[in-house]
Amino acid sequence: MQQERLVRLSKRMSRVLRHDPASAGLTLGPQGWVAVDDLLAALGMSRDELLEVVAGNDKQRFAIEGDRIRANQGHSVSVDLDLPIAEPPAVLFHGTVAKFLPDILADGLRPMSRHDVHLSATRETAHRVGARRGKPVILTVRAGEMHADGYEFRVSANGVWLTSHVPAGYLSH
Ligand code: HQG
Repeated sequence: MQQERLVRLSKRMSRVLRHDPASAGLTLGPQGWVAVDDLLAALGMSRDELLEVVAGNDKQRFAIEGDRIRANQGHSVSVDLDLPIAEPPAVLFHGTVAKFLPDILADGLRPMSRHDVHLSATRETAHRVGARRGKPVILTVRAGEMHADGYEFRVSANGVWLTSHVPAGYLSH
């Protein structure tokens, strides 16, 4: 498949499976799944194209299980991914940009329009996340300390760490 079509289909799938299933006439199940056949029909793509998008996706954004598919993370619609609680590494990273720092250092990291705060296991990944918005600023999150203090973490199938709020006291700039 042409790279251009691949990227276009991937973006459309992200939109439908994370944010706006109604735009394709679909409804997500409570844990974010839709039938593969319904998605193919709604987006006018073939099964081979879908498999290519899923397998070739740079961030492994989608998971297929049996005859259903969902986004691994990043939702703004209400879903319960039902991921198990996991023990995080001692530190995790968050990539952002300078203009958000005053608010972040006052309120901590908030999920904003998404379900959870997204944290990266490596500084490099956080750098890429921040760079989507400009010159990246990397925050270090003392996740081990948060875990010891009773905060819950989950990790998505594609390795993104999720938590509901990181108070500013656990952040270093
Ligand atoms: C910032 C992409 C003000 C936060 C990426 C971020 C990631 C605050 C923005 C995934 C704040 C939210 C998620 C506060 C946080 N006040 N701003 N208290 N707390 N922010 O896109 O983490 O390509 O919802 O720093 O690669 O940037 O879509 O989150 O800048 O993995 O798969 O508010 O999305 O993945 O932005 O990115 P986002 P994010 P995909």
